[in-house]
Amino acid sequence: MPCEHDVLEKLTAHESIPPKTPRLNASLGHGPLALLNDEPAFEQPVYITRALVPDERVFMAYMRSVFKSRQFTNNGDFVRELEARLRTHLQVGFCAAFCNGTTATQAALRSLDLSGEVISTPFTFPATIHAIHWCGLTPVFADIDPRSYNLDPTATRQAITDRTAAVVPVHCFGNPCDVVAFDEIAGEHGLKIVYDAAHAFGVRYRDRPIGVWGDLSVLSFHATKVFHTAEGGAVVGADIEKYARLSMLRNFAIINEDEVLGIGVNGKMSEIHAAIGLAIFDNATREYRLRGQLSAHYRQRLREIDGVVVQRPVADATLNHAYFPIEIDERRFGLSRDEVNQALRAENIFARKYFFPLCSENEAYRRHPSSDPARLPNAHRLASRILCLPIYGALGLDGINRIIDSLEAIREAAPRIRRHLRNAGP
Ligand code: T4K
Repeated sequence: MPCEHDVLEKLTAHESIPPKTPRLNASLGHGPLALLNDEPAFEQPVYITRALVPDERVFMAYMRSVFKSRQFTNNGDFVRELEARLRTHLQVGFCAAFCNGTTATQAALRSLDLSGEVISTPFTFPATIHAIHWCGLTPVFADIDPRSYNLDPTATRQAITDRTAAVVPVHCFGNPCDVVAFDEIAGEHGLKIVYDAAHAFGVRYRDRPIGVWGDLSVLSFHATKVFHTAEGGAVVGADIEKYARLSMLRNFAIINEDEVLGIGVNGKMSEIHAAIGLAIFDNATREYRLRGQLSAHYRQRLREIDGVVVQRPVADATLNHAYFPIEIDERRFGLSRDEVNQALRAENIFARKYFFPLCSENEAYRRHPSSDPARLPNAHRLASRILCLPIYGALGLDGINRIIDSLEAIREAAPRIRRHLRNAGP
């Protein structure tokens, strides 16, 4: 069995990109910069992630079986097999597969028969807040903890009213929330806790799987996730009793040929999507180990770049390294986050401003009193500084080094870049 390091080395060699062209700017005291007329660091665009692809033969074997049985959807064998494998892998009491994470969140909230207000974070993908709203609930924003980037339990307590029904914290970038504090809040105020665990596949906290905390947790299996089914998601939890209701809700609330119990949705995962998940299942575990090594390398080298702030991982957690967020401290770096992003793009490095703009700034929610920026200072500060750098196994150490070299060169040439961008105009 090759160790992960060997695999990483192989990937690095396999994916290696030709050496860079002349360093025109070297004599000016900084590395080559595409924005200042050097060749870009990468010939081809490097995106924040690159979806895992299943082995074609393995996937086609699944497809042949689907074609033979003609069972394409409606709780077929592969969906059930995937649910069983996920239940074991994630060490949860149950796993209900869905067509995507957003519909899964809606079904999770619906299954708890809630009404009134739901406290959540403004620093998340719009899906989290939209799902709350689509369930006829009122999203209420509370500020984040500036270290974990997750919903702050103290701010959550302050946002509780007699209309509060639930809290939806997000394990942002796979970093576990303060689940113990949220357990206490739920107990003290009789609230439900539904975790948005879209980024937290395989994460563990305090030696327990992330999916057993709270009432329910929702995963996303979108193609951009470490484990994916192209489009897909799941509701997981410790209590197997909850599976039947979720399973009914995702199938129009049909119980049998004669009964429909309540208002359901079409949230089913198809056999084709389940087959993608089954075919890449083992690659996913390897992928987050590889990312762990790349993440450690990023962390070690980025420490040396003044003005780049690397998030400290939550203690006592096993992470999946789904994202690699950094903060740009404009005063120390000499450039704003947006200027750094622009300079990286010139190098063909497509970092992402997840999550800018904040959900509380969305036209649909900005007039709510809880969206007042004065109440969300940590979220606003982070949204103006955040940049998620590319991370995926196939980038290899060479790819990561090139990204860091580019950031270093950008930092060294900050005044020139700023002048260049300002002269170029909007
Ligand atoms: N809660 C949270 C906290 C979430 O982050 C999300 C989704 C959800 C809930 C909802 O889960 P789902 O309903 O989506 O299951 C992407 C994803 O569409 C979205 O799922 C994800 N979060 C969000 C953070 O990222 P975009 O619009 O930023 O992705 P896009 O298309 O720009 O892709 C990013 C990069 O990924 C591409 O540049 C290349 C690579 N990629 C992308 C796709 C679509 C691939 O390699 N293959 C692909 O098929 O939203």
